[in-house]
Amino acid sequence: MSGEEAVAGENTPNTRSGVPTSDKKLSGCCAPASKRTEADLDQAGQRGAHIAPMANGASEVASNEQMISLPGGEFLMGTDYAGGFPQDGEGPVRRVAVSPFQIDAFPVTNQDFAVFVEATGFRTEAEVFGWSFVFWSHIPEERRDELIEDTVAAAPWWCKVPGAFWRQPEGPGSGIKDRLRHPVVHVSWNDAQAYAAWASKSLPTEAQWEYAARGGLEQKLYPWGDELTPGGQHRCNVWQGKFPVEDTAEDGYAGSCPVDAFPANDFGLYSITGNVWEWCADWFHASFSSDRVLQNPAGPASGEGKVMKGGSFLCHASYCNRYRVAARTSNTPDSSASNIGFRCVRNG
Ligand SMILES: [Ca+2]
Ligand SMILES: [Ca+2]
Repeated sequence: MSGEEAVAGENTPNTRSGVPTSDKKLSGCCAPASKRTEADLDQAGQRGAHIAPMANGASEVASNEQMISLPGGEFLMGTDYAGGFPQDGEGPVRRVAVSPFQIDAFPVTNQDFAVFVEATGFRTEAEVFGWSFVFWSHIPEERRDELIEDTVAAAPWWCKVPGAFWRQPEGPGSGIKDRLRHPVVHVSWNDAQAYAAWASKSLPTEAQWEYAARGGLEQKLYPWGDELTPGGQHRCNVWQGKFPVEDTAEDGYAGSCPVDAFPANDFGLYSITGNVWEWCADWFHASFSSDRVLQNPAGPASGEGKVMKGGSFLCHASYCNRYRVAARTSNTPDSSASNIGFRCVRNG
């Protein structure tokens, strides 16, 4: 698989059953879709049904209580950047208005998620289904035969690992003790939704996410400007080296990093681009009109995949530069992988 193919958007990862994903534009490094069975889904539908919102709102949510109040208003959403992925629906640039809202300064961390699980007994879909996708190089070489059940045909760096879930990110034998301030991963959109409801919050719409990510700057590629490494300084956790074989980790991290490892944007949001993808509330679609101001757009009424924003530690300039604020991809709501997390908002 050459990087050129992926940039052209022709790299379609397949699910473990060989069925193409619903989103043919999804680049193989973004995150593969999990093919869950109907029996799995029935079971998953019942899980967590008893969970009520916290009695005291979100005031007890450990470190994730740090929210930023944003005034809202109009901004230019999307991009017509020539180096982007038009087939993802990054453009056209359109004028969008969002109402005032609050957003988490950080993605939900392992520590935050542990508080939720402790309080509710919630089981994630990766636990219910018994597996999740892990990026190959994060699995110890001597244990690959033992841990990897399958790989994604068109994106063989994605490994199906039984027993991988948020507290065991690389499967049995791994842990999060030294990653409590890293974003929680292996959480599906459905899991993220359950956490948000418990915390009396919501998942952000894509418009809220992008408005917040831009930090008041207009039409810049990144949350801090147009240069990926201004003054030679890394500002986010992405991939350096040759994808997918060698991550030189010049930015300090191969894999996820603490949510506050890099500076915040001008609104005070951390870990926006790079690190892990973040689920949004919207169903994904790829066509927008730009002929009027869109008020609080929330995506189509239905769809097959949910929007993800921000890119991850696997994004690389030569392969999948989706660590830009306007970049977007999607995945099915029950999919989970080692590079997908989320943050929440509060409306009104
Ligand atoms: Ca990195
Ligand atoms: Ca991110």
